[in-house]
Amino acid sequence: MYLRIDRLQVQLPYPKEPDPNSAAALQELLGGRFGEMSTLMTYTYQSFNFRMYKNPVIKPFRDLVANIATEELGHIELISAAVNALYTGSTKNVPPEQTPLKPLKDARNTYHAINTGLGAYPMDSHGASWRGDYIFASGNLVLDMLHNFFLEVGARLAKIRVYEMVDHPTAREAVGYLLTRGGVHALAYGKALEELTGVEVWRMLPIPNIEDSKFPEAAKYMKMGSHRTLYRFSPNDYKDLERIWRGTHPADGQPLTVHEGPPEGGEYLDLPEIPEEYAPGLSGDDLRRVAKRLGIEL
Ligand code: MN3
Repeated sequence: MYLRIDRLQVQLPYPKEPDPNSAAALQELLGGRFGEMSTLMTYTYQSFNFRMYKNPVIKPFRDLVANIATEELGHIELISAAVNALYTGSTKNVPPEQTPLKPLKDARNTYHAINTGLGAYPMDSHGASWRGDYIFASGNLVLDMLHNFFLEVGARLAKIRVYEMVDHPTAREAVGYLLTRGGVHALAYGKALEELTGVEVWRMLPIPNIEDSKFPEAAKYMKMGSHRTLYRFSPNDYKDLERIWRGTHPADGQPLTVHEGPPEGGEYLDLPEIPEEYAPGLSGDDLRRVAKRLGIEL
């Protein structure tokens, strides 16, 4: 089962200006083939489907996959927060005949404006739905770890290309952080493969051949040690992942560590209403009426 904490894994800067097309690009990192939905659901279903999970040899691998899956839940949350933020101020609060949504008519993604109230959605950068068959859970431990290694590397390439496409500070903060965390996961699955087979697959990293430290936002999180830290997203469980996540980081020789509990993170961005989208669609007298029913003093 899951517990939930009402914080983002990192503090995102409040957007000073809108950038709808950057929001569309970020969608690839949420609902694209190599997006956070794919890592989340792949690791989640692998963790659901383990055989012999109490076997002491199998358990460290299940603990690793289950724990990383839980972190990924916070990644879809973080990238969604960035998508939502990038739409702030993108429309006009004017009457319908003055076409309040016109600024978005020629935006890359009109689905956000028409169907979601300018919110994130599990779709890719062209608005195609995320697909359940992006999940890979073969039941074979070596093959699943090999797939996860590949998936993290594919996700890294997508993040790097999106980073090179967008310069909005809110977008870059999210992508820089996720780049760092994806690096942890790629290394973790590489080390899992080494434990299973003796092959040091992680020596292939980084793919593509550019260090995370070249991206200023990622470099900031590396200075904080994020690139060598696995957070344990459970008060009492998944402890055997430490049998895999140990040793030193190949980039700087610093020790790999497990942090008990989640990162400190940051507050959700409190985004304003969008009356022209009717989102949330309560204001003025409506709010006062509902407040009265809920027993809330405004
Ligand atoms: Mn991720």
